[in-house]
Amino acid sequence: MHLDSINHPKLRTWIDEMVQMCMPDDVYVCDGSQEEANRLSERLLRSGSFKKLEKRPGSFYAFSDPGDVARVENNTYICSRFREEAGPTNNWADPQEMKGELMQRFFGSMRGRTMYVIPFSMGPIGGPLSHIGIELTDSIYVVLNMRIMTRMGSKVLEALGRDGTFVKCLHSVGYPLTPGRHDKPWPCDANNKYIVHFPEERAIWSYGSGYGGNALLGKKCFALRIASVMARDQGWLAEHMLILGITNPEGKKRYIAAAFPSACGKTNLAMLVPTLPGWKVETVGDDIAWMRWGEDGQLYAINPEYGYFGVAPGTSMQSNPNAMKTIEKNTIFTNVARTPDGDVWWEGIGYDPPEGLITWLQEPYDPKSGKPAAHPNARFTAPAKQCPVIDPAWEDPNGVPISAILFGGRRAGTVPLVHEAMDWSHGVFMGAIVSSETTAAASGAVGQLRRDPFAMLPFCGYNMADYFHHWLRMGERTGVKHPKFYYVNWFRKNKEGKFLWPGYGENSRVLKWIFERCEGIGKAQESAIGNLPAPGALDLTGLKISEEAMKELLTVNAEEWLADIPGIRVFFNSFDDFPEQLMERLDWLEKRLKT
Ligand code: OXD
Ligand code: MN
Repeated sequence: MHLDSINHPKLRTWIDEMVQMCMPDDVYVCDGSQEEANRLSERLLRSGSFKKLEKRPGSFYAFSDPGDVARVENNTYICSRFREEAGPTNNWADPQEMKGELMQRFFGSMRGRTMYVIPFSMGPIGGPLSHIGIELTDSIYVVLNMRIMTRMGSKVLEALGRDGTFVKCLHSVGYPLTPGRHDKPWPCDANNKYIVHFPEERAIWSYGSGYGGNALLGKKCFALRIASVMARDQGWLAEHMLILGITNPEGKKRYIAAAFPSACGKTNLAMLVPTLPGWKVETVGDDIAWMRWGEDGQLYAINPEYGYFGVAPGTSMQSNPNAMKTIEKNTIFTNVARTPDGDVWWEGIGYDPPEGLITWLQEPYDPKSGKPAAHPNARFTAPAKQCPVIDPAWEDPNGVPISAILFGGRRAGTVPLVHEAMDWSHGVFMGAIVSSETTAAASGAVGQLRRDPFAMLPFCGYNMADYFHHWLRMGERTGVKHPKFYYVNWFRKNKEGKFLWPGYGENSRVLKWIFERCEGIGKAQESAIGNLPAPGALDLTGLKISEEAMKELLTVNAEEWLADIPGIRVFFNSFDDFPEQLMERLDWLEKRLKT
Protein backbone atom coordinates (compact mmCIF):
# COMPACT_ATOMS: atom_id res chain seq x y z
CA MET A 1 0.00 0.00 0.00
CA HIS A 2 1.05 3.55 -0.58
CA LEU A 3 2.08 5.83 2.26
CA ASP A 4 -0.94 8.03 1.50
CA SER A 5 -3.16 5.21 2.77
CA ILE A 6 -2.14 6.31 6.28
CA ASN A 7 -4.61 8.81 7.68
CA HIS A 8 -3.24 9.06 11.20
CA PRO A 9 -1.47 12.45 11.25
CA LYS A 10 0.95 11.65 14.10
CA LEU A 11 1.91 8.31 12.53
CA ARG A 12 2.43 9.99 9.17
CA THR A 13 4.64 12.69 10.71
CA TRP A 14 6.76 10.09 12.50
CA ILE A 15 7.19 8.03 9.32
CA ASP A 16 8.14 11.17 7.37
CA GLU A 17 10.80 12.03 9.96
CA MET A 18 12.23 8.52 9.93
CA VAL A 19 12.26 8.54 6.12
CA GLN A 20 14.25 11.76 6.18
CA MET A 21 16.79 10.20 8.51
CA CYS A 22 17.07 6.70 7.00
CA MET A 23 16.72 7.80 3.34
CA PRO A 24 15.10 4.69 1.85
CA ASP A 25 14.53 4.67 -1.93
CA ASP A 26 10.92 3.76 -1.35
CA VAL A 27 8.29 3.36 1.38
CA TYR A 28 5.75 0.55 1.40
CA VAL A 29 2.88 0.03 3.86
CA CYS A 30 2.19 -3.67 4.49
CA ASP A 31 -1.42 -4.82 4.13
CA GLY A 32 -0.72 -8.27 5.61
CA SER A 33 -2.30 -10.18 2.70
CA GLN A 34 -1.22 -13.59 1.44
CA GLU A 35 -0.60 -12.06 -1.97
CA GLU A 36 1.83 -9.58 -0.41
CA ALA A 37 3.60 -12.35 1.51
CA ASN A 38 3.96 -14.40 -1.70
CA ARG A 39 5.40 -11.42 -3.54
CA LEU A 40 7.93 -10.67 -0.79
CA SER A 41 8.95 -14.33 -0.41
CA GLU A 42 9.53 -14.47 -4.19
CA ARG A 43 11.90 -11.52 -3.85
CA LEU A 44 13.91 -13.27 -1.13
CA LEU A 45 14.01 -16.45 -3.22
CA ARG A 46 15.36 -14.48 -6.19
CA SER A 47 17.98 -12.69 -4.10
CA GLY A 48 19.15 -15.93 -2.45
CA SER A 49 18.09 -14.96 1.11
CA PHE A 50 15.42 -17.66 1.10
CA LYS A 51 15.45 -21.22 -0.16
CA LYS A 52 12.25 -23.09 -0.80
CA LEU A 53 11.63 -26.20 1.32
CA GLU A 54 9.97 -28.63 -1.09
CA LYS A 55 9.07 -31.02 1.74
CA ARG A 56 7.16 -28.37 3.71
CA PRO A 57 4.45 -26.45 1.84
CA GLY A 58 4.70 -22.68 2.14
CA SER A 59 7.96 -22.94 4.08
CA PHE A 60 11.33 -21.30 3.61
CA TYR A 61 14.88 -21.68 4.76
CA ALA A 62 17.06 -18.73 5.75
CA PHE A 63 20.59 -18.59 7.13
CA SER A 64 22.11 -15.67 8.95
CA ASP A 65 25.48 -14.00 8.97
CA PRO A 66 27.62 -15.98 11.48
CA GLY A 67 27.98 -12.77 13.47
CA ASP A 68 24.24 -12.36 13.91
CA VAL A 69 22.80 -15.48 15.54
CA ALA A 70 21.11 -14.53 18.82
CA ARG A 71 19.77 -11.84 21.10
CA VAL A 72 22.54 -9.53 22.24
CA GLU A 73 22.04 -8.62 25.89
CA ASN A 74 25.28 -6.62 26.07
CA ASN A 75 24.05 -4.30 23.32
CA THR A 76 20.55 -3.96 24.75
CA TYR A 77 19.78 -0.67 26.49
CA ILE A 78 16.99 0.80 28.57
CA CYS A 79 17.28 4.56 28.01
CA SER A 80 14.98 5.92 30.68
CA ARG A 81 15.48 9.51 31.87
CA PHE A 82 17.45 8.44 34.93
CA ARG A 83 19.81 5.53 35.45
CA GLU A 84 17.91 4.48 38.63
CA GLU A 85 14.83 3.88 36.52
CA ALA A 86 16.66 1.21 34.51
CA GLY A 87 18.12 -0.33 37.69
CA PRO A 88 21.28 -2.37 38.23
CA THR A 89 20.27 -5.27 35.95
CA ASN A 90 19.92 -3.25 32.73
CA ASN A 91 22.39 -1.38 30.53
CA TRP A 92 21.48 2.27 30.69
CA ALA A 93 22.42 5.28 28.57
CA ASP A 94 21.15 8.85 28.61
CA PRO A 95 18.28 8.98 26.09
CA GLN A 96 19.45 12.18 24.42
CA GLU A 97 23.04 10.99 24.09
CA MET A 98 21.92 7.60 22.81
CA LYS A 99 19.55 9.21 20.28
CA GLY A 100 22.45 11.32 19.03
CA GLU A 101 24.68 8.26 18.63
CA LEU A 102 21.93 6.26 16.97
CA MET A 103 20.94 9.04 14.59
CA GLN A 104 24.41 8.81 13.09
CA ARG A 105 23.94 5.08 12.59
CA PHE A 106 20.45 5.42 11.12
CA PHE A 107 21.43 8.36 8.93
CA GLY A 108 21.12 7.00 5.38
CA SER A 109 21.03 3.42 6.70
CA MET A 110 18.18 2.44 4.32
CA ARG A 111 19.68 3.85 1.11
CA GLY A 112 19.03 1.61 -1.87
CA ARG A 113 16.30 -0.23 0.06
CA THR A 114 12.58 0.00 0.73
CA MET A 115 11.28 1.01 4.12
CA TYR A 116 8.44 -1.35 5.07
CA VAL A 117 5.78 -0.01 7.42
CA ILE A 118 4.39 -2.88 9.51
CA PRO A 119 1.24 -2.07 11.50
CA PHE A 120 0.86 -4.85 14.07
CA SER A 121 -1.25 -5.71 17.06
CA MET A 122 0.02 -7.54 20.12
CA GLY A 123 -3.10 -9.43 21.17
CA PRO A 124 -6.35 -9.78 19.19
CA ILE A 125 -6.99 -6.61 17.16
CA GLY A 126 -9.04 -4.12 19.17
CA GLY A 127 -9.07 -6.33 22.30
CA PRO A 128 -9.16 -4.68 25.73
CA LEU A 129 -5.75 -6.11 26.66
CA SER A 130 -4.17 -5.57 23.22
CA HIS A 131 -1.76 -2.85 22.08
CA ILE A 132 -0.63 -1.66 18.68
CA GLY A 133 2.89 -1.13 17.35
CA ILE A 134 4.25 0.16 14.06
CA GLU A 135 7.58 -1.27 12.96
CA LEU A 136 9.57 0.48 10.24
CA THR A 137 12.14 -1.88 8.80
CA ASP A 138 14.36 -2.33 5.76
CA SER A 139 14.27 -6.13 6.04
CA ILE A 140 11.82 -8.27 4.08
CA TYR A 141 12.79 -11.22 6.30
CA VAL A 142 11.53 -9.19 9.27
CA VAL A 143 8.26 -8.39 7.47
CA LEU A 144 7.61 -12.06 6.75
CA ASN A 145 8.47 -13.14 10.29
CA MET A 146 6.35 -10.36 11.81
CA ARG A 147 3.44 -11.55 9.68
CA ILE A 148 3.66 -14.91 11.46
CA MET A 149 4.47 -13.62 14.94
CA THR A 150 1.88 -10.82 15.12
CA ARG A 151 -1.50 -9.86 13.72
CA MET A 152 -0.34 -7.53 11.02
CA GLY A 153 -1.62 -5.31 8.18
CA SER A 154 -4.52 -3.04 7.12
CA LYS A 155 -6.91 -4.21 9.86
CA VAL A 156 -4.50 -2.86 12.45
CA LEU A 157 -4.40 0.57 10.77
CA GLU A 158 -8.20 0.56 10.81
CA ALA A 159 -8.19 -0.24 14.54
CA LEU A 160 -5.66 2.55 15.12
CA GLY A 161 -7.98 5.08 13.49
CA ARG A 162 -6.88 8.71 13.21
CA ASP A 163 -5.48 9.16 16.69
CA GLY A 164 -4.90 5.77 18.36
CA THR A 165 -1.71 5.25 20.37
CA PHE A 166 1.06 3.00 19.14
CA VAL A 167 4.58 1.93 20.09
CA LYS A 168 7.17 3.31 17.66
CA CYS A 169 9.51 0.55 16.51
CA LEU A 170 12.35 1.53 14.21
CA HIS A 171 14.59 -1.16 12.75
CA SER A 172 17.41 -1.19 10.24
CA VAL A 173 19.84 -3.98 9.39
CA GLY A 174 22.42 -1.25 8.91
CA TYR A 175 23.61 -2.26 5.45
CA PRO A 176 22.70 0.51 3.03
CA LEU A 177 23.08 -0.30 -0.65
CA THR A 178 25.29 2.60 -1.54
CA PRO A 179 26.43 2.78 -5.17
CA GLY A 180 28.63 -0.18 -6.07
CA ARG A 181 27.69 -2.18 -2.96
CA HIS A 182 25.89 -5.47 -3.48
CA ASP A 183 23.33 -6.93 -1.15
CA LYS A 184 24.06 -10.05 0.89
CA PRO A 185 21.77 -12.99 1.73
CA TRP A 186 21.76 -11.73 5.34
CA PRO A 187 22.64 -8.04 5.49
CA CYS A 188 23.55 -6.71 8.94
CA ASP A 189 26.11 -4.58 10.75
CA ALA A 190 27.38 -7.35 13.03
CA ASN A 191 29.92 -5.22 14.90
CA ASN A 192 27.60 -2.32 15.63
CA LYS A 193 24.40 -3.67 17.07
CA TYR A 194 22.14 -1.56 19.22
CA ILE A 195 18.84 -2.73 20.69
CA VAL A 196 17.59 0.40 22.39
CA HIS A 197 14.42 1.11 24.34
CA PHE A 198 13.05 4.54 25.27
CA PRO A 199 10.38 3.56 27.83
CA GLU A 200 8.96 7.06 28.48
CA GLU A 201 8.52 7.62 24.76
CA ARG A 202 7.27 4.04 24.21
CA ALA A 203 9.82 3.73 21.43
CA ILE A 204 12.35 1.12 20.25
CA TRP A 205 15.32 1.73 17.97
CA SER A 206 17.07 -1.40 16.80
CA TYR A 207 20.11 -1.22 14.55
CA GLY A 208 22.52 -3.68 12.97
CA SER A 209 20.88 -7.09 13.59
CA GLY A 210 18.28 -9.00 11.59
CA TYR A 211 17.90 -11.86 14.08
CA GLY A 212 14.92 -12.83 16.25
CA GLY A 213 14.33 -10.78 19.34
CA ASN A 214 16.72 -8.09 18.07
CA ALA A 215 14.67 -7.41 14.95
CA LEU A 216 11.14 -8.80 15.41
CA LEU A 217 10.37 -5.88 17.68
CA GLY A 218 6.90 -7.02 18.76
CA LYS A 219 8.34 -9.83 20.87
CA LYS A 220 10.97 -9.14 23.53
CA CYS A 221 11.37 -5.39 22.89
CA PHE A 222 7.68 -4.41 22.86
CA ALA A 223 5.71 -7.24 24.50
CA LEU A 224 8.16 -7.49 27.40
CA ARG A 225 10.51 -4.50 27.83
CA ILE A 226 8.21 -1.64 26.79
CA ALA A 227 5.03 -3.45 27.87
CA SER A 228 6.43 -4.11 31.35
CA VAL A 229 6.71 -0.34 31.81
CA MET A 230 3.21 0.24 30.40
CA ALA A 231 1.91 -2.51 32.70
CA ARG A 232 3.48 -0.92 35.78
CA ASP A 233 2.04 2.47 34.85
CA GLN A 234 -1.42 1.07 34.05
CA GLY A 235 -1.78 -1.66 36.69
CA TRP A 236 -1.33 -4.90 34.75
CA LEU A 237 1.44 -7.47 34.15
CA ALA A 238 3.61 -8.19 31.09
CA GLU A 239 5.43 -11.45 31.74
CA HIS A 240 7.85 -13.97 30.21
CA MET A 241 5.33 -16.78 30.72
CA LEU A 242 3.71 -19.55 28.74
CA ILE A 243 -0.03 -20.13 29.18
CA LEU A 244 -1.60 -23.58 29.04
CA GLY A 245 -5.06 -25.01 29.62
CA ILE A 246 -5.37 -28.30 31.48
CA THR A 247 -8.51 -30.41 31.54
CA ASN A 248 -9.14 -33.32 33.91
CA PRO A 249 -10.90 -36.55 32.90
CA GLU A 250 -14.21 -35.13 34.19
CA GLY A 251 -13.90 -32.19 31.77
CA LYS A 252 -13.04 -29.46 34.31
CA LYS A 253 -10.56 -26.99 32.88
CA ARG A 254 -8.02 -24.64 34.46
CA TYR A 255 -5.37 -22.35 33.05
CA ILE A 256 -1.78 -22.13 34.25
CA ALA A 257 0.91 -19.54 33.46
CA ALA A 258 4.59 -20.43 33.85
CA ALA A 259 7.85 -18.48 33.81
CA PHE A 260 11.10 -20.26 32.99
CA PRO A 261 14.41 -18.80 31.82
CA SER A 262 15.31 -19.34 28.15
CA ALA A 263 16.27 -22.95 27.27
CA CYS A 264 14.27 -24.56 30.10
CA GLY A 265 11.55 -26.11 27.91
CA LYS A 266 8.72 -23.54 27.92
CA THR A 267 7.50 -24.53 24.45
CA ASN A 268 7.62 -28.22 25.44
CA LEU A 269 5.55 -27.60 28.58
CA ALA A 270 3.05 -25.41 26.73
CA MET A 271 2.41 -28.23 24.22
CA LEU A 272 2.79 -31.14 26.62
CA VAL A 273 1.17 -34.51 25.86
CA PRO A 274 0.05 -35.86 29.26
CA THR A 275 0.97 -39.43 30.08
CA LEU A 276 -1.87 -39.57 32.60
CA PRO A 277 -4.93 -41.10 30.93
CA GLY A 278 -7.86 -38.76 30.40
CA TRP A 279 -5.91 -35.53 31.02
CA LYS A 280 -5.54 -32.95 28.26
CA VAL A 281 -3.19 -29.96 27.84
CA GLU A 282 -3.90 -27.19 25.34
CA THR A 283 -1.69 -24.25 24.37
CA VAL A 284 -2.58 -20.58 24.69
CA GLY A 285 0.99 -19.26 24.38
CA ASP A 286 4.59 -20.43 24.73
CA ASP A 287 6.54 -17.31 25.67
CA ILE A 288 4.65 -14.20 26.77
CA ALA A 289 1.58 -13.47 28.91
CA TRP A 290 -0.18 -10.14 29.45
CA MET A 291 -2.38 -10.33 32.54
CA ARG A 292 -4.82 -8.16 34.46
CA TRP A 293 -7.53 -8.52 37.06
CA GLY A 294 -10.94 -9.14 35.54
CA GLU A 295 -14.18 -7.68 36.87
CA ASP A 296 -14.93 -11.02 38.53
CA GLY A 297 -11.67 -10.70 40.53
CA GLN A 298 -9.83 -13.40 38.58
CA LEU A 299 -6.49 -12.86 36.89
CA TYR A 300 -6.96 -13.00 33.09
CA ALA A 301 -4.14 -13.61 30.60
CA ILE A 302 -3.73 -13.24 26.87
CA ASN A 303 -0.91 -14.41 24.66
CA PRO A 304 -0.03 -11.22 22.77
CA GLU A 305 1.74 -13.20 20.03
CA TYR A 306 0.37 -14.90 16.93
CA GLY A 307 3.14 -17.44 16.30
CA TYR A 308 6.02 -19.36 17.83
CA PHE A 309 9.65 -18.40 17.46
CA GLY A 310 10.99 -21.65 18.85
CA VAL A 311 14.45 -23.15 19.27
CA ALA A 312 14.73 -25.99 16.72
CA PRO A 313 17.58 -28.16 18.11
CA GLY A 314 16.22 -30.68 20.59
CA THR A 315 12.71 -30.54 19.15
CA SER A 316 11.57 -34.01 18.07
CA MET A 317 8.55 -36.31 17.93
CA GLN A 318 9.68 -37.54 21.34
CA SER A 319 10.27 -34.19 23.07
CA ASN A 320 7.47 -32.20 21.44
CA PRO A 321 5.30 -33.93 18.81
CA ASN A 322 2.86 -31.00 18.74
CA ALA A 323 5.63 -28.55 17.82
CA MET A 324 6.80 -30.96 15.11
CA LYS A 325 3.26 -31.01 13.65
CA THR A 326 2.99 -27.21 13.94
CA ILE A 327 6.05 -26.70 11.73
CA GLU A 328 5.05 -29.01 8.88
CA LYS A 329 4.00 -26.05 6.70
CA ASN A 330 3.99 -22.24 6.40
CA THR A 331 7.12 -22.01 8.55
CA ILE A 332 10.35 -20.04 8.24
CA PHE A 333 13.42 -21.94 9.43
CA THR A 334 16.55 -19.98 10.28
CA ASN A 335 20.04 -21.44 10.81
CA VAL A 336 18.95 -25.08 10.82
CA ALA A 337 20.67 -27.57 8.47
CA ARG A 338 18.99 -28.41 5.17
CA THR A 339 18.75 -31.62 3.20
CA PRO A 340 19.34 -31.91 -0.56
CA ASP A 341 15.66 -32.80 -1.11
CA GLY A 342 14.35 -29.62 0.49
CA ASP A 343 13.81 -30.49 4.14
CA VAL A 344 15.40 -29.43 7.42
CA TRP A 345 17.46 -31.22 10.06
CA TRP A 346 18.94 -30.39 13.44
CA GLU A 347 20.67 -32.01 16.38
CA GLY A 348 18.09 -33.80 18.54
CA ILE A 349 15.47 -34.10 15.77
CA GLY A 350 15.32 -37.80 16.60
CA TYR A 351 16.88 -39.40 13.53
CA ASP A 352 20.31 -39.53 11.87
CA PRO A 353 21.48 -36.79 9.52
CA PRO A 354 20.65 -37.69 5.91
CA GLU A 355 23.29 -37.88 3.18
CA GLY A 356 24.31 -34.60 1.60
CA LEU A 357 23.28 -32.42 4.55
CA ILE A 358 24.24 -28.72 4.31
CA THR A 359 25.05 -26.97 7.58
CA TRP A 360 23.74 -23.59 8.69
CA LEU A 361 27.08 -22.20 7.46
CA GLN A 362 26.22 -23.54 3.96
CA GLU A 363 28.97 -26.15 4.11
CA PRO A 364 28.70 -29.93 3.54
CA TYR A 365 28.11 -31.53 6.93
CA ASP A 366 31.03 -33.48 8.34
CA PRO A 367 29.95 -35.44 11.46
CA LYS A 368 33.62 -35.95 12.34
CA SER A 369 34.24 -32.21 12.54
CA GLY A 370 32.58 -32.00 15.95
CA LYS A 371 30.72 -28.92 14.72
CA PRO A 372 26.93 -28.99 14.82
CA ALA A 373 24.95 -28.95 11.57
CA ALA A 374 22.37 -26.53 12.97
CA HIS A 375 23.27 -23.51 15.07
CA PRO A 376 22.27 -24.19 18.73
CA ASN A 377 19.98 -21.14 18.53
CA ALA A 378 18.46 -22.11 15.15
CA ARG A 379 14.77 -21.24 15.08
CA PHE A 380 11.42 -21.97 13.51
CA THR A 381 8.82 -19.25 13.02
CA ALA A 382 5.39 -20.87 12.78
CA PRO A 383 1.76 -19.72 13.00
CA ALA A 384 0.27 -20.49 16.43
CA LYS A 385 -3.00 -21.65 14.90
CA GLN A 386 -1.19 -24.58 13.28
CA CYS A 387 -0.53 -26.12 16.70
CA PRO A 388 -2.71 -29.27 16.89
CA VAL A 389 -3.46 -28.56 20.56
CA ILE A 390 -4.08 -24.83 20.30
CA ASP A 391 -6.58 -23.84 22.99
CA PRO A 392 -10.08 -22.93 21.72
CA ALA A 393 -9.87 -19.71 23.80
CA TRP A 394 -6.39 -18.68 22.65
CA GLU A 395 -7.79 -15.70 20.73
CA ASP A 396 -10.31 -14.65 23.37
CA PRO A 397 -9.64 -10.88 23.58
CA ASN A 398 -10.52 -10.94 27.29
CA GLY A 399 -8.01 -13.68 28.03
CA VAL A 400 -8.28 -16.86 30.07
CA PRO A 401 -8.58 -17.05 33.90
CA ILE A 402 -5.34 -18.10 35.56
CA SER A 403 -5.56 -20.56 38.49
CA ALA A 404 -1.84 -21.05 39.09
CA ILE A 405 1.49 -19.43 38.29
CA LEU A 406 4.61 -21.60 38.05
CA PHE A 407 8.24 -20.63 38.28
CA GLY A 408 11.09 -22.89 37.40
CA GLY A 409 14.68 -23.19 36.39
CA ARG A 410 17.35 -25.73 35.73
CA ARG A 411 18.77 -26.85 39.10
CA ALA A 412 20.74 -30.08 39.54
CA GLY A 413 20.29 -29.91 43.31
CA THR A 414 18.57 -28.02 46.14
CA VAL A 415 15.17 -27.29 44.55
CA PRO A 416 12.57 -30.07 44.84
CA LEU A 417 10.33 -31.25 42.00
CA VAL A 418 7.51 -28.97 43.14
CA HIS A 419 6.60 -26.77 46.07
CA GLU A 420 3.77 -24.36 46.71
CA ALA A 421 3.83 -20.84 48.09
CA MET A 422 1.90 -19.99 51.26
CA ASP A 423 0.41 -16.80 49.80
CA TRP A 424 0.84 -14.07 47.16
CA SER A 425 3.88 -12.38 48.72
CA HIS A 426 5.58 -15.75 49.14
CA GLY A 427 4.79 -16.37 45.47
CA VAL A 428 6.44 -13.09 44.54
CA PHE A 429 9.42 -14.13 46.65
CA MET A 430 9.59 -17.44 44.74
CA GLY A 431 9.58 -15.50 41.46
CA ALA A 432 12.31 -13.19 42.77
CA ILE A 433 14.65 -16.09 43.63
CA VAL A 434 14.32 -17.93 40.29
CA SER A 435 17.73 -19.16 39.25
CA SER A 436 18.97 -21.50 36.60
CA GLU A 437 22.18 -23.27 35.68
CA THR A 438 23.55 -22.08 32.36
CA THR A 439 23.63 -24.56 29.48
CA ALA A 440 26.13 -25.08 26.68
CA ALA A 441 23.78 -23.21 24.34
CA ALA A 442 24.37 -19.93 26.16
CA SER A 443 27.68 -18.11 26.36
CA GLY A 444 29.64 -18.37 29.61
CA ALA A 445 30.60 -21.32 31.77
CA VAL A 446 28.26 -24.31 31.81
CA GLY A 447 26.46 -25.17 35.02
CA GLN A 448 26.88 -21.77 36.63
CA LEU A 449 24.00 -20.42 38.60
CA ARG A 450 22.41 -17.33 37.09
CA ARG A 451 19.78 -15.40 39.04
CA ASP A 452 16.90 -14.70 36.68
CA PRO A 453 13.96 -13.36 38.71
CA PHE A 454 10.61 -14.16 37.10
CA ALA A 455 12.74 -15.21 34.06
CA MET A 456 12.61 -11.47 33.32
CA LEU A 457 16.24 -10.46 33.92
CA PRO A 458 16.93 -9.71 30.23
CA PHE A 459 13.39 -8.47 29.58
CA CYS A 460 12.31 -6.07 32.31
CA GLY A 461 12.18 -2.52 30.94
CA TYR A 462 12.67 -0.83 34.32
CA ASN A 463 14.24 -1.22 37.74
CA MET A 464 13.55 -4.75 38.95
CA ALA A 465 13.16 -3.57 42.57
CA ASP A 466 10.25 -1.48 41.32
CA TYR A 467 9.01 -4.53 39.37
CA PHE A 468 8.87 -6.58 42.60
CA HIS A 469 6.99 -3.71 44.29
CA HIS A 470 4.56 -3.73 41.37
CA TRP A 471 3.91 -7.47 41.78
CA LEU A 472 3.35 -7.03 45.53
CA ARG A 473 0.96 -4.11 44.90
CA MET A 474 -0.98 -6.17 42.35
CA GLY A 475 -1.62 -8.76 45.07
CA GLU A 476 -2.85 -6.13 47.53
CA ARG A 477 -5.82 -5.27 45.31
CA THR A 478 -9.04 -5.96 47.25
CA GLY A 479 -11.78 -8.25 45.99
CA VAL A 480 -9.48 -10.38 43.87
CA LYS A 481 -8.97 -14.15 43.84
CA HIS A 482 -5.25 -14.89 44.00
CA PRO A 483 -3.91 -17.67 41.82
CA LYS A 484 -1.66 -20.15 43.65
CA PHE A 485 2.11 -20.04 43.09
CA TYR A 486 4.45 -22.99 42.56
CA TYR A 487 8.15 -23.53 42.01
CA VAL A 488 9.01 -26.57 39.88
CA ASN A 489 12.30 -28.19 38.96
CA TRP A 490 12.30 -30.93 36.31
CA PHE A 491 16.09 -30.99 36.20
CA ARG A 492 17.19 -32.38 39.58
CA LYS A 493 19.99 -34.94 39.27
CA ASN A 494 21.25 -37.80 41.42
CA LYS A 495 24.82 -38.24 42.64
CA GLU A 496 25.75 -39.93 39.37
CA GLY A 497 24.61 -36.86 37.44
CA LYS A 498 21.48 -38.55 35.99
CA PHE A 499 18.13 -36.76 35.86
CA LEU A 500 15.89 -38.05 38.64
CA TRP A 501 12.62 -37.12 36.94
CA PRO A 502 11.68 -38.26 33.41
CA GLY A 503 10.17 -34.88 32.46
CA TYR A 504 8.21 -34.08 29.27
CA GLY A 505 4.75 -35.77 29.29
CA GLU A 506 5.36 -37.08 32.82
CA ASN A 507 5.27 -33.50 34.05
CA SER A 508 1.49 -33.88 33.75
CA ARG A 509 1.68 -35.67 37.11
CA VAL A 510 2.91 -32.48 38.73
CA LEU A 511 0.31 -30.43 36.85
CA LYS A 512 -2.37 -32.81 38.14
CA TRP A 513 -1.31 -32.19 41.75
CA ILE A 514 -1.36 -28.43 41.11
CA PHE A 515 -4.80 -28.76 39.51
CA GLU A 516 -6.06 -30.69 42.53
CA ARG A 517 -4.59 -28.12 44.92
CA CYS A 518 -6.55 -25.44 43.04
CA GLU A 519 -9.68 -27.60 43.39
CA GLY A 520 -9.02 -27.84 47.13
CA ILE A 521 -8.64 -31.64 47.06
CA GLY A 522 -4.87 -32.16 46.59
CA LYS A 523 -3.02 -33.08 49.77
CA ALA A 524 0.09 -31.19 50.86
CA GLN A 525 2.54 -31.17 53.72
CA GLU A 526 4.26 -28.08 54.99
CA SER A 527 8.04 -27.78 54.81
CA ALA A 528 10.47 -24.96 55.59
CA ILE A 529 10.26 -23.64 52.03
CA GLY A 530 6.53 -24.10 51.37
CA ASN A 531 4.03 -26.90 50.75
CA LEU A 532 5.18 -30.17 49.19
CA PRO A 533 2.93 -32.95 47.89
CA ALA A 534 1.85 -35.14 50.83
CA PRO A 535 2.97 -38.78 50.66
CA GLY A 536 0.94 -40.43 47.91
CA ALA A 537 -0.52 -37.13 46.65
CA LEU A 538 1.50 -37.15 43.44
CA ASP A 539 -0.09 -39.62 41.00
CA LEU A 540 2.70 -42.02 40.01
CA THR A 541 0.45 -44.73 38.52
CA GLY A 542 2.25 -46.55 35.73
CA LEU A 543 5.51 -44.65 36.20
CA LYS A 544 8.66 -46.63 36.80
CA ILE A 545 10.52 -44.58 39.35
CA SER A 546 12.28 -45.78 42.48
CA GLU A 547 11.08 -44.77 45.92
CA GLU A 548 14.56 -43.46 46.57
CA ALA A 549 14.43 -41.16 43.54
CA MET A 550 11.00 -39.85 44.58
CA LYS A 551 12.29 -39.22 48.08
CA GLU A 552 15.22 -37.26 46.71
CA LEU A 553 12.95 -35.30 44.36
CA LEU A 554 10.73 -34.20 47.23
CA THR A 555 13.40 -33.59 49.84
CA VAL A 556 14.16 -30.19 51.27
CA ASN A 557 17.81 -30.28 52.18
CA ALA A 558 18.24 -27.43 54.66
CA GLU A 559 21.99 -27.30 54.20
CA GLU A 560 21.71 -26.92 50.43
CA TRP A 561 19.06 -24.23 50.78
CA LEU A 562 21.10 -22.38 53.41
CA ALA A 563 24.04 -22.41 51.00
CA ASP A 564 21.83 -20.54 48.49
CA ILE A 565 20.76 -17.81 50.91
CA PRO A 566 23.91 -15.62 50.85
CA GLY A 567 23.74 -15.43 47.02
CA ILE A 568 20.08 -14.41 47.18
CA ARG A 569 20.88 -11.81 49.85
CA VAL A 570 23.67 -10.31 47.74
CA PHE A 571 21.29 -10.17 44.78
CA PHE A 572 18.50 -8.52 46.80
CA ASN A 573 20.99 -6.06 48.31
CA SER A 574 22.22 -5.02 44.87
CA PHE A 575 19.03 -2.94 44.54
CA ASP A 576 18.26 0.35 46.25
CA ASP A 577 14.70 0.39 47.53
CA PHE A 578 14.31 -3.38 47.49
CA PRO A 579 10.91 -4.38 48.97
CA GLU A 580 11.16 -4.88 52.73
CA GLN A 581 8.49 -7.59 52.50
CA LEU A 582 10.72 -9.79 50.33
CA MET A 583 13.76 -9.19 52.54
CA GLU A 584 11.66 -10.28 55.53
CA ARG A 585 10.58 -13.36 53.60
CA LEU A 586 14.24 -14.25 53.12
CA ASP A 587 14.85 -13.91 56.89
CA TRP A 588 11.71 -16.01 57.48
CA LEU A 589 13.03 -18.70 55.16
CA GLU A 590 16.47 -18.71 56.74
CA LYS A 591 15.01 -19.00 60.23
CA ARG A 592 12.77 -21.90 59.23
CA LEU A 593 15.65 -23.72 57.57
CA LYS A 594 17.76 -23.38 60.70
CA THR A 595 15.15 -24.87 63.04
C1 OXD B 1 13.21 -16.54 23.53
C2 OXD B 1 14.11 -16.31 24.67
O1 OXD B 1 13.66 -16.52 22.38
O2 OXD B 1 13.62 -16.27 25.80
O3 OXD B 1 12.00 -16.75 23.77
O4 OXD B 1 15.33 -16.13 24.47
MN1 MN C 1 11.48 -16.36 25.75
